[in-house]
Amino acid sequence: MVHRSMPCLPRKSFWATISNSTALVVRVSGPTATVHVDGRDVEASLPPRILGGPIVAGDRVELTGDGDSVRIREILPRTTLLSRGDFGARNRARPLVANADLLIVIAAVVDPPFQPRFLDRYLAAGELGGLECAIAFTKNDLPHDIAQIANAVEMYEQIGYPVRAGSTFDPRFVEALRGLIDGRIAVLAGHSGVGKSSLTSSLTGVERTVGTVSKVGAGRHTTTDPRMIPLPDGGAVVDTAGVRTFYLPPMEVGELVHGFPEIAAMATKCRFRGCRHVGEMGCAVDGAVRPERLESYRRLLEIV
Ligand SMILES: Nc1nc2c(ncn2[C@@H]2O[C@H](COP(=O)(O)OP(=O)(O)O)[C@@H](O)[C@H]2O)c(=O)[nH]1
Ligand SMILES: [Mg+2]
Ligand SMILES: [Zn+2]
Repeated sequence: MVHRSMPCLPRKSFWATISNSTALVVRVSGPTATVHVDGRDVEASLPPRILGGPIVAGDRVELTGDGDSVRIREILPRTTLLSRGDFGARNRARPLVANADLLIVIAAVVDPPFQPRFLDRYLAAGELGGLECAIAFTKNDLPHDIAQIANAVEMYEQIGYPVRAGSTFDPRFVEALRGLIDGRIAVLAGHSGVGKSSLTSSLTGVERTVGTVSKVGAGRHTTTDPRMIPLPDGGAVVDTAGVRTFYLPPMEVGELVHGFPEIAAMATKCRFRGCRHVGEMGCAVDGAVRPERLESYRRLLEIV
């Protein structure tokens, strides 16, 4: 169950004090987290180790302590969890955002160039984390390969993903995304420079640092923390940092197919035991899904 009205909680102030209250984690930064509780934001310290941790934006937590020193005591069960593989240590999962309803993968039609393999990785991460997924193409005001994007839009819509395309500076596009989010908690993810922060600002009215295409060693501390920002009419968006290489969290080889719903659907019809569904003769998946998607799946199979 997801609290749709978060983070505009509470409807009524039913927490007399901060002690032993449930709070929503808005952002985690170093040893503290900003938590939303009783209608305001409070800094709470993180315990060095916590069951189910690390704590991430979107987590619902139990607090302990008084107004001066609030500490997170417990993480409440999560409904969804968007994770990626850790840099350098791909055998570790790095949770990014908890309890979000929707992942909107943002891809620019150009600048940075559209990379379908990369988009598919994000979609797979969303699917595996239990989030609904959608796609938003930005920068269609710039000259680009219209046929390539039209082909991608058609393909992803056929799979069942809602797709929107437009310019971040076009209010109709922003409203289309607002309609897609529909009062829920949405994560915006994708390559650096595609327009996540610009969109977050337009959607929420909260200014985000725009144009910080990550440079080595520069500005990595504040801008890389996912932050949940409430939408004026309910729901929230979480602006995540673009990463140069997005790895999936570690998983069993057999799990990966669930990151590709249309491949998973055909795979259930495959009669070969232990089939990898990557072009084996007679495999039910072969020829039944788009080759581009099978290619993304096949490449990921090699590295999970
Ligand atoms: N032409 C054009 N530029 C955009 C669009 N969306 C974002 N930008 C620009 O792209 C750059 C990166 O945007 P930003 O929001 O920081 O991307 P982020 O790294 O994904 O957060 C900025 O210079 C934005 O002004 C768009 O739809 N069209
Ligand atoms: Mg940004
Ligand atoms: Zn098969």
